[in-house]
Amino acid sequence: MNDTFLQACRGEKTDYTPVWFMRQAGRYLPEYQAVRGKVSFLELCKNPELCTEVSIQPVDILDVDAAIMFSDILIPMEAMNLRLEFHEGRGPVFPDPIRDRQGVDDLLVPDPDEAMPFVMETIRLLRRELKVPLIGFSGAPFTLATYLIEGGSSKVFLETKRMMYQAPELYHALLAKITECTSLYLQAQARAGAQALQIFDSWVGILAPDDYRRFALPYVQSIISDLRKVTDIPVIYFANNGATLIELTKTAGADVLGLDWRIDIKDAVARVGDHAVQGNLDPVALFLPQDQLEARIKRILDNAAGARGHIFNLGHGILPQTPPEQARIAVEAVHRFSGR
Ligand code: 1CP
Repeated sequence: MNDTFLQACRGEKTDYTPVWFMRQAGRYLPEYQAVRGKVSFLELCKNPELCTEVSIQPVDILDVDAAIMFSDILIPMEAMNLRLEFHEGRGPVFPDPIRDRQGVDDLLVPDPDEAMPFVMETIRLLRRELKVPLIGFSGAPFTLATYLIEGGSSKVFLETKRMMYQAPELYHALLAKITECTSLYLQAQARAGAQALQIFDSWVGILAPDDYRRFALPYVQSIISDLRKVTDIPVIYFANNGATLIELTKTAGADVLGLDWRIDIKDAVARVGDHAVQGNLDPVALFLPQDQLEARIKRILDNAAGARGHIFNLGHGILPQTPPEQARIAVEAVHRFSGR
């Protein structure tokens, strides 16, 4: 068993810098496309054997130091009694967005083992196969709420902010329900065998610090403090576009702070104190010629040298257009430069 990733999460000294990539199981891999060509995205998410297969693909192909279970952050939202569709080329759609009290009241807080047995089964199957640690995950309540309120992806988040500013009681009622669901969901993943948990706060960078402190952070804190009562596995909190929020995100209670590429990792390390950090190569750097790609990797490794644990990653998900060979070159360079 290669435990380097877990050691880095706990801030222990490691023989080399472990690396994995957000969205490493996905569309840039022809092997993923081959599986996905046979089933819809939601069918894939609900098939433990296929989820296991596509989660293992990047471990074998890229030689990364951790696997992430294949699923989506929106799967538990469907289990809360919401209609969820994935439209080709457009992403997730909730045809009945939540805008009023009735919408919030109609949401269920499901038993995750009963409502999402396929996720727990995927975790159990993966643990039997993998020789690297398995990461489970969820969305953070704020990020999940944006999809529910907007009805899908968004750029300006008008409806979300409108509810937050003009109907704060409704907003908080919705967030409380999503938080309860997410909390139970992550605990169930830990029981099933996940060895670390990542909370994705993909859209939180649209919030001013004071709004983040009031409308997003308390819910992440609550999930992590609930987790601490039942498990000691590491928790990674990825607040995308969160450079202006670091002093706040470090109070979330996570072991590891995920960093996007917009912040210099040296600056982040100076500001996060005794947290381990994860990141933060610009995903577009994977399109560079090898020497330039390696120079950027080296710079991140050097600048993170003072951290209490560094897990190399991209600053956000790997892009579907990425040549897999480039991702493999990057993993090899991280390992070579850090002494494996
Ligand atoms: O057509 C397809 O095959 C679907 C593409 C796809 C994939 C491969 C979607 C739809 N989701 C996923 C898998 C996925 N999503 C994983 C597991 C794979 C891995 O990481 O290796 C994970 C962890 C996610 C998480 C996720 N889903 C996030 C958070 C991470 C991030 O990138 O910020 C978000 C925001 C989603 C929503 C979502 N699901 C799918 C898409 C295209 C999106 C993004 C839509 C948007 O931009 O709003």
